[in-house]
Amino acid sequence: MGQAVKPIKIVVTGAFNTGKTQFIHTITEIEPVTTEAELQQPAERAVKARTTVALDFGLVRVNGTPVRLFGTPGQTRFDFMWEALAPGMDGYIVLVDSAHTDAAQETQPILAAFRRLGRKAPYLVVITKTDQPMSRPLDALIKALKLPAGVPVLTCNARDKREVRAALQEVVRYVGGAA
Ligand SMILES: Nc1nc2c(ncn2[C@@H]2O[C@H](COP(=O)(O)OP(=O)(O)OP(=O)(O)O)[C@@H](O)[C@H]2O)c(=O)[nH]1
Ligand SMILES: [Mg+2]
Repeated sequence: MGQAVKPIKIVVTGAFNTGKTQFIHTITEIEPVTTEAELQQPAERAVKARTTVALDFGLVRVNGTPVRLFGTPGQTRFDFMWEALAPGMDGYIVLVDSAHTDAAQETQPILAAFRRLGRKAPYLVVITKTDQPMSRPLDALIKALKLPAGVPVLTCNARDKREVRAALQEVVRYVGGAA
């Protein structure tokens, strides 16, 4: 009789509007947990109507490994949730919006916070919205992120189930869940 495979916990983080909620909703096999509230600031409302205020949760099996996905809020005013969600994670992914001009700059505080919270937890960068016409050249974006050598960088349309699954296969392989 085969032994049950231990679930792994992956935190999905990234700046505002990078596709964290979308990524989890696209792939989860259970009804996702979502905590979104109406945005109030006109500048934010011009981007979209709602934002994550606490967490997203989804569950998916990747090559036999159950993967628990915890999405964070992107806005720094909810950064207390980053601390609440990080403990016990096996790894994390940092989503970066390729269609946003200030993507690298807005990602830096998240990278810094999670390197501290995650201690030595492995992480990958997932560049989203590469399907959008506004998507920017990836070389310049990746350079501006100033990542340490060896951090894997993937691209993904977070609305596309096949692409999200492919990204998660890389994530699971990298954090060792499928080893
Ligand atoms: N075309 C395209 N749209 C995307 C992609 N990723 C996210 N979106 C869209 O971008 C919008 C914002 O996505 P969300 O999932 O709400 O972003 P978020 O990171 O959860 O945002 P916050 O919780 O507010 O930080 C939604 O309309 C998504 O469908 C992508 O890769 N391609
Ligand atoms: Mg969200």
